[in-house]
Amino acid sequence: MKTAYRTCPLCDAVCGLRLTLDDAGRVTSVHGDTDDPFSRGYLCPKGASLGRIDEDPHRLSRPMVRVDGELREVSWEEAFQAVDRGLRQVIDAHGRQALAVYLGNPTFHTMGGILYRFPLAQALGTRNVFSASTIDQIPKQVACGHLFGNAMAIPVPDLDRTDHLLILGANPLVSNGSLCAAPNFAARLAALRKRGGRVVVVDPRRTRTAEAADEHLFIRPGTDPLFLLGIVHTLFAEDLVTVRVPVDGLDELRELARDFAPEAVAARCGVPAETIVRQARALAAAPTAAVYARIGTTTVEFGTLASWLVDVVNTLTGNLDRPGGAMFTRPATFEFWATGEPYTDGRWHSRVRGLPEAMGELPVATLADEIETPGEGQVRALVTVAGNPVLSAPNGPRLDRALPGLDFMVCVDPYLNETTRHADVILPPPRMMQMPHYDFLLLTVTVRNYARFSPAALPLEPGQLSEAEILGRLTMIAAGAGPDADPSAIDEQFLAGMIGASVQIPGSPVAGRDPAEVRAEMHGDTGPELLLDAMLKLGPYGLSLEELKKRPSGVDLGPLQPRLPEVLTTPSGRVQLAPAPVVADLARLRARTAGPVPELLLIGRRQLRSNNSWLHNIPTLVGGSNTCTLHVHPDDRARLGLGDRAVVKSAVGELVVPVEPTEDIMPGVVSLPHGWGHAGSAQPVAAAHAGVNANALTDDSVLDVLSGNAVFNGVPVTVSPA
Ligand SMILES: Nc1nc2c(c(=O)[nH]1)N[C@H]1C(S)=C(S)[C@@H](COP(=O)(O)OP(=O)(O)OC[C@H]3O[C@@H](n4cnc5c(=O)[nH]c(N)nc54)[C@H](O)[C@@H]3O)O[C@H]1N2
Ligand SMILES: Nc1nc2c(c(=O)[nH]1)N[C@H]1C(S)=C(S)[C@@H](COP(=O)(O)OP(=O)(O)OC[C@H]3O[C@@H](n4cnc5c(=O)[nH]c(N)nc54)[C@H](O)[C@@H]3O)O[C@H]1N2
Ligand code: SF4
Ligand SMILES: [Mo]
Repeated sequence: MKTAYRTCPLCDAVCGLRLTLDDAGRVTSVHGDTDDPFSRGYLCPKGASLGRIDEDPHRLSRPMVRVDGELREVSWEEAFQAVDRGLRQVIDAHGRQALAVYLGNPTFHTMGGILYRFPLAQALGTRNVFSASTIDQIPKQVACGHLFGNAMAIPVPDLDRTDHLLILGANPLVSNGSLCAAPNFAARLAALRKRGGRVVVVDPRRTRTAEAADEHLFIRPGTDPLFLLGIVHTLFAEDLVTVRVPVDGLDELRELARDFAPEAVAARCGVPAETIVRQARALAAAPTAAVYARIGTTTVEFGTLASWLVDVVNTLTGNLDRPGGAMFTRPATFEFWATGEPYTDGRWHSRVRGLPEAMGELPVATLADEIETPGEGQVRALVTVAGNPVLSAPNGPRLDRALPGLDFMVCVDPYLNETTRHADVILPPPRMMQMPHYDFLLLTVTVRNYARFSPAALPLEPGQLSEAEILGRLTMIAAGAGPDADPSAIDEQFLAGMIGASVQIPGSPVAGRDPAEVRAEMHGDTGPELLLDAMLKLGPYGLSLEELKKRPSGVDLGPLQPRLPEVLTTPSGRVQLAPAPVVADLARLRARTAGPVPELLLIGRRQLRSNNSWLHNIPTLVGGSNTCTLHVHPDDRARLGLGDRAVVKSAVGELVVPVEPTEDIMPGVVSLPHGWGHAGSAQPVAAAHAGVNANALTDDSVLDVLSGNAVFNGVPVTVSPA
């Protein structure tokens, strides 16, 4: 028996776990780590199933290569040779713009994924870089890019100290929080209310989070920017604005909000005007307050506007960057933006639809266009890492039809699933327990400053490759160095860049020192550990890998501290409250608002024992409430004459789904969870609980224009009896 301390890598909550493993390397128990200063023993049903997930017998353990149309197990050498051949043929015949890469959600959760995202995309040398960002949070990053000059400066609610929390389009009691790492969100909300604070939830569904709040407001999907403009209008009209940070654009903002009086937006939002006014007054009157918003405000047609307005309200109520308000985490690792230029986007455009780049990526909603449309630069080879876009991207079935048209496709993924079944080569990473873990990204959005490193709990088997090695080899192949090249050169380049920048940053722990001498002080057994050690040593707390290894339950680095103007990288050094490109998008909002209200709007929902598309093969995580049903209000059900099953139609597709009537959804709104649609899957448990692909209904032609994000919430549909 062996005890292992691990950060759970499954969601944004970064819970500390204590596992026991037997001699055969099987996980015999999973407990929350009560010594973890951040998660204090909390874990959710998914974390409790981490062993089952890790040991799923249907995970792939050997690489696969397609031979005569069939995927067959091969050696790693053969697999990398096949990748080298496949990519080289496309590059030689069509150039590098014929390559594309999709980096899926778990690349944010693995050390290899985070560290090799950039090098891999760079080595491929294509502008066709796609990721889960454009079906998730990129509107928030674009908004922060414009507001703060820094798309990595994402304010998080100071959950443990705030007196008033307004939550829009997030259901942290089910999702466990997102872009706001806070293990045991429920307990933190309960503590907030116990100390006399208030929680208000704005959501077209009465969610678990809404039930745990003081007040819940139904809102018509997609109208959060109007609701927030109504709040901004009220703050100005009633002279409630208190700005405590340096800003530009205050007068322009006042003018912009003039037309959006609560009375003018109420009908469209489905929220009474007096309620909007009351929310504005409550935010202004609370000793401290924070507005927090997620998926329901980003995967919508005006996601960047909504995300911008969230932090506009935080700023206008004096709550940006102060304790109890919306604050910036100070992570333990080196922050790359510290060397960067002010945020810009639109530096290039997609070939077919001319969509602007944001954060170096193009919208995944246009990936199928790029594969299907002939001409120079047509995508003919695709690399996917930890992604299942057939189920997770808008109009997934179109992608499912487009992928077989590729000349070559390679996937780094532990499962044969709806996307990887189209691959010519599949490169499976080892078990989670065999990899070290540090949550680089999520530890930059924690509600307390905190760090925790988990060493691998089990060794790699002889000949097995870590995820970092797989991605490193793939990167070397993409760079043209061939299937046998040693990827440690990538780590050295990474290190050199980071150290070279750090020695020039005044105030850095290595300011003014000789880079070679600094390099000699960085240590780690694997590439990711070496890079982590460097990022910790170059970070603000002077931590090291060695230090974190000595404290396996994690290190509390204290409550959040004000970070302005440090995190601002705007040319003026001030917060830009009315950035021109964002303000210009209000015209699109006005035009949409002038149009008719669709009779029925589709939204999504997350389920406690699910995680996007990939946990449905675990017996303990499927069944019960975790099934793919359409939530419909009983009034709509009666009006539409629905029985047990219904046909849902959108502009792009049609599905037949089981109907689940519930008073917890706003009339005029229906909800279907995503990640399902496993009919015929090679994963037998998932296939037996197949459900349908919600993204058969979401329209890849409609986007949040500023960020390129897909629209999953507020999709016009019709519903009729099946
Ligand atoms: N309709 C609708 N669609 C949505 C959403 C929605 O709310 N509604 N949400 C969107 C959001 S927020 C997101 S983030 C995306 C997610 O969509 P994707 O980025 O496609 O990610 P997942 O569906 O989570 O699939 C993860 C894949 O990674 C693999 N995987 C798991 N662990 C590892 C690992 O350690 N290494 C590697 N290499 N692979 C691994 C799994 O087998 C699976 O194939 O879905 C989006 N799609
Ligand atoms: N259990 C579980 N946890 C997860 C995941 C999972 O699949 N399952 N996925 C992980 C991922 S990748 C992410 S990005 C996070 C997401 O974390 P959250 O954003 O907290 O997740 P959701 O449950 O999708 O919450 C979105 C809420 O927005 C509401 N909504 C829909 N449309 C609108 C709208 O127009 N306006 C408003 N105000 N609300 C709206 C929905 O009803 C829903 O309650 O969760 C992560 N955690
Ligand atoms: S809340 Fe998230 S991080 Fe915590 S145990 Fe559950 S899945 Fe893991
Ligand atoms: Mo996500």
